[in-house]
Amino acid sequence: MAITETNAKILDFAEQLVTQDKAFPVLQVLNNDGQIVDSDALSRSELTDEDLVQIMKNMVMSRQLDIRSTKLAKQGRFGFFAPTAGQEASQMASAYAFKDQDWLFPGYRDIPEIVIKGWPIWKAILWSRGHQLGNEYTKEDGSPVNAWFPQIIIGAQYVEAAGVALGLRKRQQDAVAYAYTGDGGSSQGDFYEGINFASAYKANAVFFVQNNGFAISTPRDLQTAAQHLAAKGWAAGLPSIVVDGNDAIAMYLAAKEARAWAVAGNGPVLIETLTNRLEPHSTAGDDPLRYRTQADIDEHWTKEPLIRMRAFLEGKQLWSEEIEAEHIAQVDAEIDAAIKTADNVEKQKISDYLKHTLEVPSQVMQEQIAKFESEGK
Ligand SMILES: Cc1ncc(C[n+]2csc(CCOP(=O)(O)OP(=O)(O)O)c2C)c(N)n1
Ligand SMILES: [Mg+2]
Repeated sequence: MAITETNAKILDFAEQLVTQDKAFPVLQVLNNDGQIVDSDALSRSELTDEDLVQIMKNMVMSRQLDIRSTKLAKQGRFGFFAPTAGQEASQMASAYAFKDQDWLFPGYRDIPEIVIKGWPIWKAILWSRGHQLGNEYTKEDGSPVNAWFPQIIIGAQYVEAAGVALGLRKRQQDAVAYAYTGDGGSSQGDFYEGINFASAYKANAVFFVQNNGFAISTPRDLQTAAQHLAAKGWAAGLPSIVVDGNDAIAMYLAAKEARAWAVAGNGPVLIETLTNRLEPHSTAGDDPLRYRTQADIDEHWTKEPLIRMRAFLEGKQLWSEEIEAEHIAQVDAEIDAAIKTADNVEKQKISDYLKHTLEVPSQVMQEQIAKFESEGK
């Protein structure tokens, strides 16, 4: 008797790889030339002209923060900074879909998303310098910024987000937790634990995996054999999608619809964003040419998100060189003022640092705090 067609299909491993590959078409609304490839999707995004301009402004702000922070870090005036150039749509356009009451769980590369939520740039600078005041998530007027600290432990923010997302669901709040990790982060245990828990409890969460091609020097294809990082979400039963992460409109649309799905009690959504890290991993001093070619970097610079959004908005008479120059000047002035404010904050004492490490300092730490305080340090 011949094997049944179904059984033959089940045992066709090669075919399964093809099926996996085809399972995740990429959501795109705005192509690399700045043309709308799906006008119905644009309508569905319900973005007004003001929204479109604001998203562009936020992306330009992020680019300037990246440029200035990188320069200042080289001069030793900034602390740690993880460059964001190339990821502006993935970060700023997605973040634009969330509300003040939503809880942001960023990674170390997601400083601009917290700034957009109202975190003053001078606090971001203090955070980068390891000053405890930089871990106060409040706006200039003292009101809270619903964001956790930029997580350094890869993937840990997914577990934290899952817990908060469950709390939001239990309290039936019109709010979600939204978390960002990277391609490397999707290989961590915490990543799976976070999505699995959130999915099992239908928690109000939106999870982003920013697939920027590299985890420090490890390229995406050595990171995991999964053809799509979004596929990892299926193991936990989440709706999971792949989005053109350099397309601000697609990013906004995906995030907005994921938020609506999650807040309605349907459970979380996972969004893989296809983007690229155009600069070194961090200002700590790695050399990308040790692990990728200049030609590869150059090619990705021609596909970066500001180019296509600029072309689209210029075509709609909503943007121009002058508007951009004016906005850049304004953002630069804000960053310069923020640097001054941060520089004027009293230097952190060693005892302050120790006092803020644990809520209840250990016996040894208490002794150290007393010793440093007695020395005025
Ligand atoms: C648990 C853990 N393991 C290792 C590291 C060291 N580390 C810092 S960044 C990084 C790569 C992360 O890559 P990815 O998730 O792709 O994020 P990206 O830096 O590209 O934004 C690693 C391994 C860490 N911070 N935490
Ligand atoms: Mg990465």
